Amino acid sequence: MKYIDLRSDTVTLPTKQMRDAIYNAQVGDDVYGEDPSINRLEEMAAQMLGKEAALFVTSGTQGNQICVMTHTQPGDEVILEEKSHIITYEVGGIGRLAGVQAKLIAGKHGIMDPADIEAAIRDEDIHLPKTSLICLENTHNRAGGTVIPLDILKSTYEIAKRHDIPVHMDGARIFNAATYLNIPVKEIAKHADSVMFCLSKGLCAPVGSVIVGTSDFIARARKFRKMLGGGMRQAGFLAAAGIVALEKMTSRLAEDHENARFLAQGLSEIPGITIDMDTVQTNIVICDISGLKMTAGEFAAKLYEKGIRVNGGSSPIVRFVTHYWIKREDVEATIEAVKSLL
Ligand code: TLP
Repeated sequence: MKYIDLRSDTVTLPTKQMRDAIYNAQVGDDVYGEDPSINRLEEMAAQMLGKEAALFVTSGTQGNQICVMTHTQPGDEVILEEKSHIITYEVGGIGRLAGVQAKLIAGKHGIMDPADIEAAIRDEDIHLPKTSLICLENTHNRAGGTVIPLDILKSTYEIAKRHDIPVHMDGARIFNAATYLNIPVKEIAKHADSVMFCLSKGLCAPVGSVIVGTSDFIARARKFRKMLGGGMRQAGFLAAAGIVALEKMTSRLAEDHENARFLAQGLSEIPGITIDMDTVQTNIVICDISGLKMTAGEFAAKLYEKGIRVNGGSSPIVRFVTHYWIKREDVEATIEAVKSLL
């Protein structure tokens, strides 16, 4: 049975063009810097994001962790939004790997107020940890794919510079943010010192993410990637798909956003389901199904019987994610299937 898979955009399979590119890829040993496909992907990524250099990494998680390790020293403190991916879904990595502690700030729709960020920066005092990094998430996953407005990005970066603190952006879905704002992605990236973005989510590549920053930052990050076992040798087969992702897939994301909006509209009209439509900006729809008197797990199990996949759990919150392999008729079928549960 072919399922309508709305669990995540990570489930996207590579396109035919990606499979051809993988088959034909020129490869070499990347630990020696000799993989032409990886070198090309890194050059493209740096150029697109307006940074000096880039590094291909195994995953978004690895990319974020490497960036935190590169920016900080053990014992430092990192400012993060309280529902951010780094603090929620990276297995406590920043504590274990970078040895830093987190200072969490509650955001509105995942977006931290710059004044709250400034207030969280530690003073110079013998008792206090050093605030050595500010992390932003754009788009914000748990908040429903929300985009940080440019003026907030700009003032956050100004505060960071005034205090001489670097900014890392978890831009797993930064191309969705750029699509929403209708600006080149480098206009977002210029308000951060390092950015991680994923090739293997809405852009459909099978594996990999990229981090970008200054040449010095990337040289130091490269050593941490090696330490974490991310020196992948002939990984140009993966980079080849990543190149197609950057060339062909970044400009089509508006279609996923329209489908998400259509889905959210349809679901929000169903009694028992609540959606904050203000958060439906990109390809993620977060629904509160409390009114249906079932958990996300029960809801997911019922939808699964109808050929639709979403993630379950004990909470009443269900996330739907649209992507390349979800067409308008799949969205319509999903709305009808949810209606039929009532
Ligand atoms: N998010 C995944 C899960 O890990 C929750 C998903 O299905 O959405 N930053 C953000 C904002 C992400 O959403 C993700 C993945 C990552 C980083 C990590 O990327 P990977 O999965 O490549 O390690």
